[in-house]
Amino acid sequence: MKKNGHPEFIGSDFKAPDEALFQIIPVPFEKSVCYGKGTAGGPEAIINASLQLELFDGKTIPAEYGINTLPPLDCDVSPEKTLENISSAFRDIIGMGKIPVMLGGEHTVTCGAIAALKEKYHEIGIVHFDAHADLKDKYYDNPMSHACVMRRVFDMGAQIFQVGVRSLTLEEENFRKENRIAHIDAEEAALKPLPYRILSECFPKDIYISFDVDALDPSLVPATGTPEPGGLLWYQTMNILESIVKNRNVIGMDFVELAPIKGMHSPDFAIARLIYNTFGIITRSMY
Ligand SMILES: [Mn+2]
Repeated sequence: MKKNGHPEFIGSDFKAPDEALFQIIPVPFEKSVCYGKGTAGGPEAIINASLQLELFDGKTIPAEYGINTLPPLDCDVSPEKTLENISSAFRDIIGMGKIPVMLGGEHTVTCGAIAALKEKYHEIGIVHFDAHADLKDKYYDNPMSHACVMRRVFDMGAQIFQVGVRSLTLEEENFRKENRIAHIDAEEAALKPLPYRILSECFPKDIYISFDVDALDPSLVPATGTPEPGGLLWYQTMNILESIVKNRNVIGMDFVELAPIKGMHSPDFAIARLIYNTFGIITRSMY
């Protein structure tokens, strides 16, 4: 459905745009991607696929809380300007008391989100779903590469919890140890039962979910720059999301690095469904 001349996620009309709990920001940003390309097409593919979703997610109708889709952010400016524009969009939405949901684009966009959230929230916990640790200080001499995004977020003073990692350097592994970055890596998630509580008591109450779609197994989502075997499966991911959202306040989210493959709709649809199911999990935890 197009209300404002651009396609909208699910396209439901339960709430006026300003009243919608979920505020979607499409950010077709692609600058440092190195291997497979095409993440700039991610937001549009997710939104198009979302039009095929049922409003009832099997338990409730998350869309009743309102989903508003903003026009895509103009990324034809410098990366610095793009990050500033992301920060300003996040500032507006958290000022309204709503939840910003950014659709990437490459993972670098998370830096703009966290910069804005840090102004309002003293302590933020980032729950980072990814096949990669993204903790490199620099990648090909670029500190703002998508492979460095969690390192930059760490530098901003956020606590990080990683889920689904299965590709990292020895330096990144050492960095996680030295800085006590907790995690459930993909192998552990596959081979061991999930702990009753995934996030420890001392992890911040206010959490931001940063979801690189390559955390999921390539059998679900081959449409990403660097698909790694052995990723998270569907119901496992839902269980993990349920567990982390419980007793936490989700202050923002992003879903990044989808690089649509022409003629293959299933990855786009999987991510649209992932996002909508996450809305369901969040709204049901608010009762
Ligand atoms: Mn990744």
